[in-house]
Amino acid sequence: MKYLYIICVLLCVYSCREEEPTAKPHTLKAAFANSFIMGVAVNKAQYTSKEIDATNIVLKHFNSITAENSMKWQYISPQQSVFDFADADAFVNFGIENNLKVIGHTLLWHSQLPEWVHAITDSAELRNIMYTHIDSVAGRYKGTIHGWDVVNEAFHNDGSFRDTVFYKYMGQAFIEEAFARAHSVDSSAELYYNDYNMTFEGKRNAVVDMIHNLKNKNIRIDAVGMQGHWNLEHPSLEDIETSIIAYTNAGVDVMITELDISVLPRDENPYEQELPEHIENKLSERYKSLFQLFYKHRNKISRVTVWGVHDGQSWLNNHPTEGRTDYPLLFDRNYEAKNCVYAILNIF
Ligand code: 9MR
Repeated sequence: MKYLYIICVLLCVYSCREEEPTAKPHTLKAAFANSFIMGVAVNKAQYTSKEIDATNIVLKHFNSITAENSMKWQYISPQQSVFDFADADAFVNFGIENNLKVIGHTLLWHSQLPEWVHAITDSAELRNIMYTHIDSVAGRYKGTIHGWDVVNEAFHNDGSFRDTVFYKYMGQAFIEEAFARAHSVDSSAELYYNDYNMTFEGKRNAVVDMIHNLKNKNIRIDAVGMQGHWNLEHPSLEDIETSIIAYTNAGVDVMITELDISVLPRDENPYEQELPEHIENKLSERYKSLFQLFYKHRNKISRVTVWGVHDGQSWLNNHPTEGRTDYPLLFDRNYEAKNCVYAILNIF
């Protein structure tokens, strides 16, 4: 009888433990495992493990990677008919070896486009070159890429088409032609449109129209990437939410891509030595409220990707002027998790 009693007590203790809420997550990818993919942009030193502290952050906190630069046309095909896939191959292999979802960035973009493409003025020739590029790049990584940023930044903030070489000589159909081609090359890859200022009404309406147009023509588009190059105040949470809902209503998933929060006034560089505590607190609050919003809309958001592993790597240190000291990311220049990481993890 006494033993039976002890067994009952032990069983009760065990089953009560089972019902306890799961432990607080310690990594970003664990925190959002049931919500969305947690991604990060990586550079060559990171995916080749030369900057090992940064590589370790990637492996610990993220389950997806985007190449910050290594897959851009300028690097893959600097001259016509010349291809250099060495870096892109290393990036993709790093992703495969570490079981990370690999995002291809980007097939068509007016920036970091080699000179020889800019020089083409004939529409048929341009289409040919665009197809060759998509076939070569998406074809090479067929079956290994989770999703492609097929077209990047095709619209101005007011919704008008950006005057790129593609738009100029192929008209707006270049977008549907690029998406259709990418799908015909790798039918297993998700396909995305990616842009900044996606909360601006003009651009939002244009992107929604573009989604409808693709869908009406039965051309695959899975999601739009809202690049999160934001700051401490702008855009407002309301504007971000309105846009998430608008894109979802058009029939695609939303991804927050390229997330970084600049803490600097546009033309100043006030925090060269260190970030004052009250600004760091503002940054943590901003990250926390953004991730609360993303979590609220987790059924609409398929991925959140930060644009770099640590502050020292950020493009914002050289934008809009060179040699600034910005603090936009989640890990500091010493590879330590910033307060923002704990603020995000504390949501749970
Ligand atoms: O972070 C990238 C930086 O290293 C490059 O110098 C720059 C060149 O334009 O591109 C940066 O990444 C951009 C991304 O590919 C597309 N959206 C805007 C990003 C910031 O400029």
